[in-house]
Amino acid sequence: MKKFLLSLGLLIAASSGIIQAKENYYVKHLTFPEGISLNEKVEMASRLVPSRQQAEWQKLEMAAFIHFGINTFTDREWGDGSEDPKLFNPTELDADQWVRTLSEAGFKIVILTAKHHDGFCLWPTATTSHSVASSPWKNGKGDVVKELREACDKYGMKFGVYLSPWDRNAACYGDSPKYNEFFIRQLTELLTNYGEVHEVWFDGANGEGPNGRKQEYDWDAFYATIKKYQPNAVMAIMGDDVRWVGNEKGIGRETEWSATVITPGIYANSDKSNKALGITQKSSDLGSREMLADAKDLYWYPSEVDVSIRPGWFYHQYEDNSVKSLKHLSDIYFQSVGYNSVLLLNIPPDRRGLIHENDVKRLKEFADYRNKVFATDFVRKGDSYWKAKPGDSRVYRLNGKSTINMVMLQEDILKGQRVEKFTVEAQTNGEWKEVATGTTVGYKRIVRFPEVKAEAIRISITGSRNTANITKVAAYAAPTIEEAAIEGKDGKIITNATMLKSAPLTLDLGSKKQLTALTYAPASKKKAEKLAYHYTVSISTDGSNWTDVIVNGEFGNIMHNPQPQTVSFGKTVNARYIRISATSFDNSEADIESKEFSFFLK
Ligand code: FUL
Repeated sequence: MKKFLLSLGLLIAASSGIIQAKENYYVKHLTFPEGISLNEKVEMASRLVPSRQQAEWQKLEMAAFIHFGINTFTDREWGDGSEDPKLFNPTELDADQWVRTLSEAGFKIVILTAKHHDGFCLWPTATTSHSVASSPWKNGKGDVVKELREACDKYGMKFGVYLSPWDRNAACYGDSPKYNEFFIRQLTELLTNYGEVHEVWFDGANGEGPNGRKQEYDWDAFYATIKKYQPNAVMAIMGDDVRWVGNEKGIGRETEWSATVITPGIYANSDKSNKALGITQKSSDLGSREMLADAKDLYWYPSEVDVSIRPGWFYHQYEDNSVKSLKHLSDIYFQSVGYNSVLLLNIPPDRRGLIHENDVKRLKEFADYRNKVFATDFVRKGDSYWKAKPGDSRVYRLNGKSTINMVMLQEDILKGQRVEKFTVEAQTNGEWKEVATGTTVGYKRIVRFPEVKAEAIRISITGSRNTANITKVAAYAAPTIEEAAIEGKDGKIITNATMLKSAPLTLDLGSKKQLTALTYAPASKKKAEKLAYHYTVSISTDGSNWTDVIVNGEFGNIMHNPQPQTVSFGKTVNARYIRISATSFDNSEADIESKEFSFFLK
């Protein structure tokens, strides 16, 4: 698609023939000229910036997803399109309650499944009778999209639509030109009848299988329709503005490049170029120097972390007690917004057409917690713009002697994403000690570490593509979230450790505990070759002095039978912090997460 080169200053042709100038930026996409060096590529990469729409979108930080539709009434996650529209009959639908709840919880945009894979439309479309118009709800006179729009206007909430390209009801699906025309008519209705739309979400799922209907989507025409009617909207997932983070668990990458080598899936060359680089949307590295070395193009394509507050995307009564805990939600927040991503949290209304009381309660706790954490920034003068050359450090004084366990950094992404590596030190009684290290920053990066009492912090930009532009440095004290320990059959166990770092996995139990054993329960659906096979466990009471308790242990046969395995420490140990390094069967780093580990109390 289109390339933009925005010149804000004089362009100077360097001897290599590459265009270089201080005020020269590439908006959204750049193509590296053939034969340039890695250093020249890095220099260009540092000048890739978001489009205006992408920059605005990034600032939203928190988006709410609303999965609601025929599945709500059939208790399914994917409908097959044969459902009777008469099943759709919410008794108390109240979009005002949705948006009020979401607005109070800090969300800035709401995205509704106007049509999911089953093809049932939540607005009275002229394209098909498979819609609310054929339902008993409001005698077929209702329009969920309109009600949501009006509630969004009332609360100053931005509004987005999810329109599933895969449609299991439309008879023309698979007759490519016909369905594309049908889809564009649906899209046009949504983009012209409901005021301003800020995000259009095209899901990539398709479960047709090898013998199913094959549809060639006309992405260029879909894109042109959005540009024509809603020029301020971003096109997400099957789009080139917003990228799927690669999982539905709410886990972002610690190293998250918005300036990425992955080609958006809607471009004709995407398969070829991504294959050549050996990457998919799930790859852990999508933007390092190693990736730049082989890349031909670079895209500003920031990540969005989508996850549901419940196990399923649609409401199921049997999940009323499985609403994610405050601890889980706050971890998701720190691993999405805190990892240079936008969080897209799904809250599915129930059959009444209301956000269920349990979800309302949890959203309030979640907002209260964040408000508490961010109410006090202990850094003085953290807002002064800092142009940091690689290797530069800056000391920020704290208010008095403050206890902190979290530092936040922000880059001026309108000048590109540049920081590659940084360290955070804390000064206590005149002495400096490193408390955290990180890689990318981007729009926002939050690092967590064991709490420390300090009078100042020092940030060092140890690696950067060009001069880094730091707009904000802040320090906070996040209270530990206490959750009831779960009673296991073998005694009391702790399952709620806070993750401080993902590699090596470093956990904080909240306070000193006497421990006897650990259980590893690999999350389901994890690739067998990424499970932990060999591991070393170290413990600490203060977060800086570590003792090994198990060295090179083995979770035998875990690849073939990934069931929970418990290992004893052989004695009682005293620990607040636990560090687990693990490798998989082929000796590469294992993919482990805090929720896979629980600990036995003496
Ligand atoms: C997936 C879909 O298949 C799910 O049903 C859900 O809508 C999720 C957000 O995206 O690909």
